[in-house]
Amino acid sequence: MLTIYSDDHRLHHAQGEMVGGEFQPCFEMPARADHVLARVKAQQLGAIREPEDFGLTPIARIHSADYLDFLQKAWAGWAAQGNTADFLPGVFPARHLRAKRPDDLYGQYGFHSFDCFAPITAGTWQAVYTSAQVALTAQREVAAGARSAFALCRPPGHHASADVMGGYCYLNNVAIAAQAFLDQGAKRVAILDVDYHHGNGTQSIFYERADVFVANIHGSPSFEYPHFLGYADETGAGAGEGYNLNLPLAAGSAWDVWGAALDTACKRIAAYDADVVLVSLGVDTYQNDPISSFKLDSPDYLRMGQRIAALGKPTLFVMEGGYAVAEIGINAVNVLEGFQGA
Ligand code: OKS
Ligand code: ZN
Repeated sequence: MLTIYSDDHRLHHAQGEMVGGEFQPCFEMPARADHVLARVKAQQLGAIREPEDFGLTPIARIHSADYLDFLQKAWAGWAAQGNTADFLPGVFPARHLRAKRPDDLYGQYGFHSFDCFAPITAGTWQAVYTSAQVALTAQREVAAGARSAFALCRPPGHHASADVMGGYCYLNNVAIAAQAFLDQGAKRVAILDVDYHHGNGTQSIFYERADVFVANIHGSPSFEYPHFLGYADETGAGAGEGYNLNLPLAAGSAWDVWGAALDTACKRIAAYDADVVLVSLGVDTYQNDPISSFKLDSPDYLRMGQRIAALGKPTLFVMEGGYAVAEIGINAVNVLEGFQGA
């Protein structure tokens, strides 16, 4: 299986995030991608290639012009005000306020964010732009006939919606790749999000569409981030009614429960008869993940890959979360090896 990777991810290395009331080092750090790349090499998964540059056009198929403009200009504007530390938002158009986009940079940041977990640094735009190109390059490989490909994206993307960032995510890499398949002639695309956290951005982008079926397996929002989306009664709307599947699970869920949910999701994807499957591959379901509660063990990721392979569809894997840094490579590549061996 071909892996697409770029060192540009290193350009995004934020100072910290709030954890337990204290500003702590970011869980979403460059070493995550390094460990995955090292494991791809150690296991000789296949060739590793740099991304091509497809420009902004395929990104603008998913994200709004205002949002992309803000992302590109935010750091320069922030630095021009004399700031040197990371840029973070603090005020959001929540209920009872007016969601009118302000003229000033700080207001725009709150307008385009749903939390304080997507800091903007000097290199953030280049890193997120390249991360999307990594997904698009791997997409081309599958569109050209490969059985599978691995987009080693960092930063991740599944919390980002058309014009709102959050949860370490800026550009929705898997959504951008899904739209690229459709734009190149695919009729039905399925996204399977196995990250521990509900992919609220991906859900919202395709919620009213029937050409992308979205399935999510995750810690229930009744207790887990992102807290405000991901319940089982969110099944799609309008033309998209019936094309969104949420399988929220209880804290502490292990493979017995998780694997059954995967089976449910895969049966729905098979019934949808997708032309291609995209997997939002987060491995923060791991038992030792520092911010998650599930209890998957490393061999479970081999089973995950085997079950996905049983769908018999061309499959694009797109890296999302996972913060047990030492094991993230083993677990992510186990999914890919399980898929290849099946
Ligand atoms: C709040 C942490 C905010 C971001 C967590 C989610 C990141 C992730 N304590 N998404 O898939 O892994
Ligand atoms: Zn996650």
